[in-house]
Amino acid sequence: MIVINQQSQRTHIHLLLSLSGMFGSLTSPNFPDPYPGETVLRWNISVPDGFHIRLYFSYFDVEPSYLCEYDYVKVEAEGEVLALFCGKENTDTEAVPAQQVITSPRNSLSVVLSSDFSNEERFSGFMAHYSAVDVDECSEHSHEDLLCDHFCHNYIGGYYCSCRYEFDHITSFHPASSSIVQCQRVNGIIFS
Ligand SMILES: [Ca+2]
Ligand SMILES: [Ca+2]
Repeated sequence: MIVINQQSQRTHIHLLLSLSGMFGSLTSPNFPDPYPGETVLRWNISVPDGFHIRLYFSYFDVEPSYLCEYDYVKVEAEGEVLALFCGKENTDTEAVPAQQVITSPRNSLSVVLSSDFSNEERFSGFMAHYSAVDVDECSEHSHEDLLCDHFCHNYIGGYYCSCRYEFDHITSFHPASSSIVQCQRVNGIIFS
């Protein structure tokens, strides 16, 4: 599903696009022709709980500038900047995505394209692709932070817990939630 919310602030074009499919692609405006100046475009990608988002760029050509202060592509999640890109090749002060795969910490990710008023040459922008990948809750939690008392079983989109023979679990759980399942002996003594 794509929701477009357009507003014009002076000459800047601000666009917000929401992507909620399990996979998708995004390109800069007019791709592969040059992207416009004075544009801020934001893609908000979200997938269901229990999934990460993996994002990579198959093409990248954004005006280079020192520390990407002119034009840039920024990847954010949970209010943190995961990556800042500009240019066509890595330098001491600027980075390009190259083969890098960016994985969101949770189930949402934003990509922002920002361009200033001019380009010194023609820059084609970018093409990027994302897909939802399962969170392996059983292996992504450290030993101190175990979700399941006895056994953890990962499945696509969630996980479930089970207890050893003669034990029963006593807390309810929901896929991808952080609730802990404890096991108790059938006679009622809790072992955690
Ligand atoms: Ca520019
Ligand atoms: Ca899972």
